[in-house]
Amino acid sequence: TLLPVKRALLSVSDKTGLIELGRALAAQGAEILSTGGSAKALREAGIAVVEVSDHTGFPEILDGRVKTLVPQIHGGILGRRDLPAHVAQMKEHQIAPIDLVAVNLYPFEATVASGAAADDCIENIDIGGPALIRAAAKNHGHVVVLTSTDQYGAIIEALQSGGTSLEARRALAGAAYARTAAYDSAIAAWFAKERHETFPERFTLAGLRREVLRYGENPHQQAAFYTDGTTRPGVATARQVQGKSLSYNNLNDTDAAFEAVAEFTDPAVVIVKHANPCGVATATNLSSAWDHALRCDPVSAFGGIVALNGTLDEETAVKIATIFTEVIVAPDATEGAQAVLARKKNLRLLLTGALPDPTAGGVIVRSLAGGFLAQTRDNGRVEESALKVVTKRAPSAEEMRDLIFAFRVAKHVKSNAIVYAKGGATVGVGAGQMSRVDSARIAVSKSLEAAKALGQSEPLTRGSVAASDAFFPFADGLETIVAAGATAVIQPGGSIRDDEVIAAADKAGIAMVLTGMRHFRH
Ligand code: 93A
Repeated sequence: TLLPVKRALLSVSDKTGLIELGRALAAQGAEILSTGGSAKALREAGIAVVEVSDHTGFPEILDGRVKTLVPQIHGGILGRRDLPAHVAQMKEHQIAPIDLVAVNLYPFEATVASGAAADDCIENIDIGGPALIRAAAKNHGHVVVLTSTDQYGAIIEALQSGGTSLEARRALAGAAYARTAAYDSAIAAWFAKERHETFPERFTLAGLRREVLRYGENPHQQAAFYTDGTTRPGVATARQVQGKSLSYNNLNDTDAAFEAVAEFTDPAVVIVKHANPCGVATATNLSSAWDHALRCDPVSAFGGIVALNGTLDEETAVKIATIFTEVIVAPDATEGAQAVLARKKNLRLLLTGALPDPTAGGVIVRSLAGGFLAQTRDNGRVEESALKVVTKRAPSAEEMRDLIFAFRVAKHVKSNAIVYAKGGATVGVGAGQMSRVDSARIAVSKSLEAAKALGQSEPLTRGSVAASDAFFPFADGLETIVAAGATAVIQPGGSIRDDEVIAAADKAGIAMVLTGMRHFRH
């Protein structure tokens, strides 16, 4: 059902579009209530208008600080038309229902930006406006709330075709609260700046700051940790059982490790350094998963972050404790494991209670000069049924398992990412290079180092499979992988030279599958 407007309240600082809105409302036979400046503008345009002070019988006082902050106005906005008790009380107190509220606020942000004096900024803190907006948005079941001049057009059209829908009013209500939240954030930020507060105090994200950190990525940077009120198991909701407080880099790396380990259902361990996995393994238990993850790159694992996807047991804790580790994160830990780790005073142990769902939605943000970018999280996941075999040889069942494993790992490696895997464990990770060939080569040279540590002369990539987070622009990346001894490859496909790449794979007698899904991570 569409709701018409019988009475509207227009109180705007920015008068853009006010006359058009007033005219459209008047044409529908609506009574228009308005505050001083807005009423004057409407009257001058020949539109019939009732001053709020005449409507309420109470004058604007205190230099306009109290104009609309009266029961006749707020009762008229907030009263529920569907509750007989509300209707009766409104009648008793002679409160007339108000069906549309159009408000844009005192220009606080613009006043600050103009370099105005503090007194002027404070006088431009709107009190009555946000109260009107919040009241109208709350009662959007019966009331339209307009907070921006660019919303007028659609509402004028709706009124001309019978009224507004609940859906439209609900959308406007959401926009209204976003506006008042941003307005108060700007005010809070101004106060902090006035008081010469340092970055964490000044940067208030609607009260979501959880902790001021010792410093940022480097000691000369200030930092804080903000949470969005999520209940998702992870760094933001984890319980820290022991150890020093977490640093900026710890939090970032722990998040990367835990999100990666949550991809696997078999017992899994991920070791992260500088936000990249340097060893990932799945096995029949966490203890051997740790062995295999560590074997991939024992040098880089030093000072790393370890994530497990199951309850940390004592045997695994003993092994992890033998090398210097910054953070361990897991859903849970046995008492025995906790007792082992308690001897390492500085080691941080975080317990999350559960694993996050890697396929769940959500938004991630990153900043750039003057703004930030936001996107939905990469919750894409390729299953075997979606893979397309493009070579003469199809992967064996064992290769197929490793291909899917390697591609899931590649999703959590900075691009360009090349991941070699064998037997459910990474045996070479090439991360963050500007060319895909370089990532393929670096992974092999690292795996040769890892082999030497095990007393072997051949790189661990011999007989492995390889995953590439994005397509091969040329055949050279694939040739590097063939030379490394990989027998199967998984990649998104989609390059204009796919044919050349597939031909090179066939020539080498290896199997290749395409995912049709890319996992860039920068
Ligand atoms: O000073 S206020 O905080 N007190 C109020 O009661 C009040 N009611 C509306 N500011 C108030 N307003 C604001 O006045 C509106 O948000 C709008 O920005 C402005 C419109 O005033 P005028 O119609 O006199 O130009």
